[in-house]
Amino acid sequence: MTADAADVAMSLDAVRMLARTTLLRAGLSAPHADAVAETMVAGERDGCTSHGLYRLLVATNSIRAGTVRTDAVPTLSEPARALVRVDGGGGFAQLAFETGRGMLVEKARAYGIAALALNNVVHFAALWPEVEWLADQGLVALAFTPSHAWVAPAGGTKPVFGTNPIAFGWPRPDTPPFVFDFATSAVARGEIELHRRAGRPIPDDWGYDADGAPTTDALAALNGAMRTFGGHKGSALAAMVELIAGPLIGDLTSRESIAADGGAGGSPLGGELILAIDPAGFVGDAVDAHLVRAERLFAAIQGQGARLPSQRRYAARAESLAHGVRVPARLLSDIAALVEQA
Ligand code: NDP
Ligand code: PYC
Repeated sequence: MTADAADVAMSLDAVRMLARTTLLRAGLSAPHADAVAETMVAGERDGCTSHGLYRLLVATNSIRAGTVRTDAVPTLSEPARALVRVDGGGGFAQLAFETGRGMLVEKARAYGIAALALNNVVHFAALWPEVEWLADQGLVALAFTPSHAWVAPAGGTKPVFGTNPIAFGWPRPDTPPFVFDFATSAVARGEIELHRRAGRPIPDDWGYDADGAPTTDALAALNGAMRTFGGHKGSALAAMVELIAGPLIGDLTSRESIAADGGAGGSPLGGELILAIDPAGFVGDAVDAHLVRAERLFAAIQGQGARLPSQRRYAARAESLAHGVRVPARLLSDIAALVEQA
């Protein structure tokens, strides 16, 4: 971890306290503040700063814009034997996930596979905490959510898709799970926002300006259109996320989400789909032998010097748990200003 003079050293408890206090002062109910703060602590702890304390600015903005119901109480239902639905009531997604995850695990173990739909939630978080939690329960997990229409389809230059992340978790014996989680855009929008805040140019393949020309100006890309990763492949995956975490679960597409926002500048409103699969479902008692075969795959990746997704995150976590984290002083002063205003 590089130490910058403009960084401030913080313990993870101090990060948690800052996040929780700021969210409560902004008007969020205690159950939501706790759930949301935990994902920000996880972001800072694992070196995912675009979804760490920086998100206090984003969450507070959604509260002020009236995008989010600050005291929403998520409600749980079972549309079918292997399906769980949580209506988030317009609140942040984190508490809705906490409400549904226990039943998702029970159903995945009972039926081999189960799905959880979060509906009517405001979403600004990373997905890896959710799939990692499910993989820690011994399940294979996938998660998808649309966002706001910010991303152009391959071959176009006008926004249609959200940044639409896909996350995957795989349980490993005696080892933290294999997890990946990335936007189907070239980068998460939060990463471009961090470049804008720092006055840094972006690579010219991250986005287009409003005239459809490639740009290295972060603000121009934010106001124009972002690009998908991997050309037509990322574009198709982004469309898939729109479909399976939008119409399939009766919720908004990214175009509908940004239209519902009406220029208020709040975080995306809509749904999330989470799938959980019990590895014993198909292979029964042979599950342990098959998980060992998966370990050989990981060894073949790492054996040639390639790293696994989540390897950097687990290393950052070990460092943060031992030594705390460093947070940009400018971010802390922006957060302090939020608290003052509240
Ligand atoms: P990245 O492009 O940084 O990709 C992140 C993933 O790729 C991580 O799993 C990371 O593992 C892995 N990875 C990165 N480099 C390597 C490498 N060299 N070898 C192997 N694996 C690698 O992330 P994005 O900018 O696309 O997304 C960041 C976050 O933004 C995500 O957590 C996502 O959920 C969130 N997001 C949320 C949205 C929402 O609507 N809620 C919308 C869009 C994004 P590691 O962590 O170990 O580096
Ligand atoms: O960084 O693209 C992003 C994002 C959108 C919603 C939450 N994060």
